[in-house]
Amino acid sequence: MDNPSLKNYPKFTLGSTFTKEQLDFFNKYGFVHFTGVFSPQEVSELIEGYNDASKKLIASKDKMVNGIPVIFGHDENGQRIVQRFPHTSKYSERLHQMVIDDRIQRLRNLLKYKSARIAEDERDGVVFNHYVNSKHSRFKHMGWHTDSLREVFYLKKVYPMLNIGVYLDKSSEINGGLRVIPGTHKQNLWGMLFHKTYYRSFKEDKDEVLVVADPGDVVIHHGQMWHRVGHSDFKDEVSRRRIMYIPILAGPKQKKMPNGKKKTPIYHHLQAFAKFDKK
Ligand SMILES: O=C(O)CCC(=O)C(=O)O
Ligand SMILES: [Fe+2]
Repeated sequence: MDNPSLKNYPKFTLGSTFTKEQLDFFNKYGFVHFTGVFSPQEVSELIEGYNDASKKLIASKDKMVNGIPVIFGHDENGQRIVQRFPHTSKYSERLHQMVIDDRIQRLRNLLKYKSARIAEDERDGVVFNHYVNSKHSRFKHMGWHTDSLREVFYLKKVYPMLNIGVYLDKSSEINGGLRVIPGTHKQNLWGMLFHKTYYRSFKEDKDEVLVVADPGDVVIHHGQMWHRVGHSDFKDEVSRRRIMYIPILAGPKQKKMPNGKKKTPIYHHLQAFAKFDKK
């Protein structure tokens, strides 16, 4: 790795304002890790919120939420589960409460725009990812990508966006783990488009950094940064990885799509080609 010092990158405590050290780290590398933002009790409640939301969505038979495709699969017990669940907080009051909690709301200040907001109703809303390496799982890892590509697809001005990751399981190479390439949030448009093949390349990068996190940790990454999620070498329960993402957006508000009525964003057809379930 070109950045050996980042292997054990610093982790911070979230206060009412950001310290200079936290801001400098985030601006330089494009991500920042806060430990213990949510208590074990809160983490259990959030998982409960997702379980309730999943029951509602499965009962509704909807395959999309606000035009965004949902990934369903089966866990190690053969139970039907929602593996990529957009707009989850629309199905759970507990998850909605988390989004409006000041610990999440104050993170918008990382984006230096007046219009910066926690965008619960825009893009994919609050996305709940549930990876598990079981026989009938359809979501086991995620190839290299940036989260800002879709703005380019719409030929819109690319306002920077951030993604807040709320960890619900321990996360490391054991269950896949998030890998980021520090500093790539500063690349130009060419780099954002062509540095790697979107969703189709999975290979380790010499500059990647593994995010090792505990339940209740919050890791924010810049939307223009390259990242991927590894494939667990283990099976079933050990491979389980649950994490929520909440976008911070700036610029004009993106229109909400009525459930299933509007066309799926073109960008999601690209994701549909992603080999989430193979290795
Ligand atoms: O699961 C993760 O930590 C990352 C997921 C991700 O990159 C995405 O949903 O865009
Ligand atoms: Fe992503």
